Amino acid sequence: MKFYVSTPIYYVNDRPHIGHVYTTTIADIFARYHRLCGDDVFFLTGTDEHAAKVVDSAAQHGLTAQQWADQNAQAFQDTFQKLGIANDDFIRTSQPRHKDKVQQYVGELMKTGDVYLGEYEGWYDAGQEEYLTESKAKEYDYKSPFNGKPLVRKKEKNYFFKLSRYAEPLLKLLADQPDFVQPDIRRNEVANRIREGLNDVPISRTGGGDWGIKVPGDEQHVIYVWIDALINYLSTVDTPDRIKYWPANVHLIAKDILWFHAVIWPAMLLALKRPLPRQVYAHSFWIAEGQKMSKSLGNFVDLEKIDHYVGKYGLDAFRYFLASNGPLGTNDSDFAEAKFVEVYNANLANDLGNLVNRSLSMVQRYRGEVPAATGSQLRPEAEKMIAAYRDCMAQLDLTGALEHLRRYITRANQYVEENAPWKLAKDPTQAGKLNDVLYDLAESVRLISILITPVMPTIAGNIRAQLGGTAGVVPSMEEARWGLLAAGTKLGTIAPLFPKLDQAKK
Ligand code: ME8
Repeated sequence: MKFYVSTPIYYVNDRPHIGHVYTTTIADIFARYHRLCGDDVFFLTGTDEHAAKVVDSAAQHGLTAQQWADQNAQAFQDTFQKLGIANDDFIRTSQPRHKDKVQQYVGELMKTGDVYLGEYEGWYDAGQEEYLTESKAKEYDYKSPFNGKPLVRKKEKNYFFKLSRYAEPLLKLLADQPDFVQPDIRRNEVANRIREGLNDVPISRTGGGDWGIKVPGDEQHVIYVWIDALINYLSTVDTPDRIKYWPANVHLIAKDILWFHAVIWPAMLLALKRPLPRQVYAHSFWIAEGQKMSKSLGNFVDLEKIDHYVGKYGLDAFRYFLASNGPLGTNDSDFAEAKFVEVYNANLANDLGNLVNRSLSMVQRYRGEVPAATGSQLRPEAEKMIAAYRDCMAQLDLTGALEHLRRYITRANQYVEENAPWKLAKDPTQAGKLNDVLYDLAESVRLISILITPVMPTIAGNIRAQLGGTAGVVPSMEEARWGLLAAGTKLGTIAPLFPKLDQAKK
């Protein structure tokens, strides 16, 4: 099976922060999971470069828009690379491969009869690059609902897309295919807004300078940045060798840009008669230490802070925190250092680290190799957990998948206490029982190492090396079956996975 996952393409007027890193990290985790399942994966991220605000911030830095975009697109690429993101491509909307396709699709769109030349008079949210109706503008007191800045009054000639024609088809799509927008609450929000009526939307602008992609056949007009940006999901794979990936399986985004993805993008694709993506998944927001992140508060979890966490606790622990405590569903999440430390200590150092270390140390000490077992107590629970984990991952419920794993780890630690192998080891009549217990533990560790691979690839490799395998060999979900650990396996060097925090601080 193929699996195509995308993230939003990020504005280059700013440097990456925790929000961008989060969406891209969870996309990376789903991509890695599907690779583990043997799927043919395409994972796309990139940068959205033709916003008007890019021109403004470039000018403030004494650079051209292109220079500023180059610099910041590089910052996104460097950041993602540093954070272990294994994307298959990085699309920049200023690249010719994208621009050519955008002109082609917009050209096609203009021939559908769904585009007309008109005049727009109303309000514009420059931060979001979004047009607002009079009633919406009034509702927000003529200020941006996103950054509080005054809305800009606009009067310009635009090409319009007849979005109004698509209210019924979109409502039908949401009803027939409830998975199209997830979570459910977000789908209901979108459906309610569509029922209020759809206005036609500008797809080009004039008078904003040259930065952008020209409307084919009418060079006075530059294609509206959101139309340009949405097309990235298709333009990148519209090549003979990649078109097999379309339609995308999931566009991962946050709730701020749901309207564009759940309404404008599918309507455009309907007009162009192209297949629609299977799902738009809109997660919620990170806040920081209990407060909304904003420029005015200067409290973004920015690259410096991210570096601090990665340096102090390790990249895999950072990824685990994002994955297990992030705003994947409908609640916002707080990125707070105290919470991070709690998760690190409880779930990683004490639960996972301790289970792996004590289990393997006891196998080594009492048997010198993985013993043969005659029966298993943990097997049914392990199998149930693996099935639940897979179900959750298939539904993008990463938090749920990790919760099943965490509970199993807790259970396995409890199993150590219940069976006290150190006591069994002293009693020769219990040798068979000790073998069973040690095998249960070693096999649990092996299975856990497979299931944590998408989230903590380095730790997972490290566990497999301790189990006598080769760290660099990527496993497959096929191996997530009880009993594949061979009796007689010699272990590698056993070492703690997560340094205790007081040591890590130094
Ligand atoms: O909107 N918590 O780009 P953008 C979680 N270029 N995720 C967050 C977040 C937060 N506090 N803040 C941002 C754009 N994000 C357009 C997209 S797509 C065709 C064009 C993440 O740089 C989240 O994924 O403003 C959100 O949707 C995205 O960054 C917005 O990034």
